[in-house]
Amino acid sequence: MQVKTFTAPTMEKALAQVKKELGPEAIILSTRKLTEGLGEPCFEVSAATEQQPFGAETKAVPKDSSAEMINDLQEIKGFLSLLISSRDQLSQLQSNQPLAELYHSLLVRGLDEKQVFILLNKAVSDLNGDPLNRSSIFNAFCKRLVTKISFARPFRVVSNSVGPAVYTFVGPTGVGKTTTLAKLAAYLKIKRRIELGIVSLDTYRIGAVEQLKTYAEILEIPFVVAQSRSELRRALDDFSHCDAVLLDTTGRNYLNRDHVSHLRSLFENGRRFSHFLVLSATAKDEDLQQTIVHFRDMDINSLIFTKLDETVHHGCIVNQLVRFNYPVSYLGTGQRVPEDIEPATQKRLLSFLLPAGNQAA
Ligand SMILES: Nc1nc2c(ncn2[C@@H]2O[C@H](COP(=O)(O)OP(=O)(O)OP(=O)(O)O)[C@@H](O)[C@H]2O)c(=O)[nH]1
Ligand SMILES: [Mg+2]
Repeated sequence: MQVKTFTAPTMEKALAQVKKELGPEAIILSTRKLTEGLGEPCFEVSAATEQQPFGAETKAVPKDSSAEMINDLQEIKGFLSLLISSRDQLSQLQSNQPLAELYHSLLVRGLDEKQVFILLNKAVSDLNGDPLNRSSIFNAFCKRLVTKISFARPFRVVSNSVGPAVYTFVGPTGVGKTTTLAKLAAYLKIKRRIELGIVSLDTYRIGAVEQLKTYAEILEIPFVVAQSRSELRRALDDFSHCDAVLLDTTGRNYLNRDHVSHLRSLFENGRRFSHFLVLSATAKDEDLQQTIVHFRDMDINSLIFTKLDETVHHGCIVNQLVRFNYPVSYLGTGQRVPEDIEPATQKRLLSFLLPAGNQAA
């Protein structure tokens, strides 16, 4: 990655220099208005590009990358034109100390710069000329943010109407799908007294079946392994008396879209599946975003984020919820089964905007 800083008498000129020298795919890292002595103001833009130096080895381009590159380009273009059209807000952001401090602290928490910029602008306009201090801006920002996030309570009503409700746990490798399934199985069986069945489709990884079978035995829940669509159909028929079936799947690298298509083909048998897309809070923002995009053809019930205990910055969770329309249902907070899981709440998500020591438990 190449990072450069440009200065020019106007923001447009600085951005034009970025485009000329680093190309249209350059990512804006920061912008600032500088006033030197009594002279004219001057604008500084730091930008980065992932372009390889000439002659360096280039990566193989994945099959469907051109559509994604066009998407990325459109997003960058959109952000650039947003910056240009928001010159006044941008200079306010830089010159107002509480606003600038909040902006930077949200970026440090891992929140997406574009989303923060847009929401802060809306928050400031909501304040309608009221004094801008840290708490007034923060409160207005939170109010704006919560309108973008929704919550799912997938087990509020669990009933066998035309067969059991089938809840699947899908997502990348090692994010905690099986562990989360076990935590929720314990809650449904012990606290809710719901009649459950567990099915594992994961015969890919050695030990995966044993792992889930052990949990099922401890909880005294019937457990079946299925290796194909027809075996899955039979397993679900066997559990037709249950209220709900929890279905574990193999973790795959879903940055590869083909893996999603294959997974999806397993569920096209007329039954109603509720898919939980399980994601780790420790993953990179861009990888989470790409994974969620690849799941857009599956009917995702809600997102579950795990491993909150393994990171101090939870901004990437908020980013996905603002970026996509999916609700969030549960948060995994540790390895203990069944204790370390909680329903996602507004209070908990807003606490992710605060420094680590001030977060709600
Ligand atoms: N710290 C922490 N660890 C977790 C959490 N959830 C799961 N884990 C751990 O993550 C590891 C992988 O968990 P699994 O449940 O096997 O993950 P998986 O998604 O089923 O993995 P594959 O089936 O191999 O794709 C285990 O060591 C779990 O104990 C969590 O919320 N916090
Ligand atoms: Mg698993």
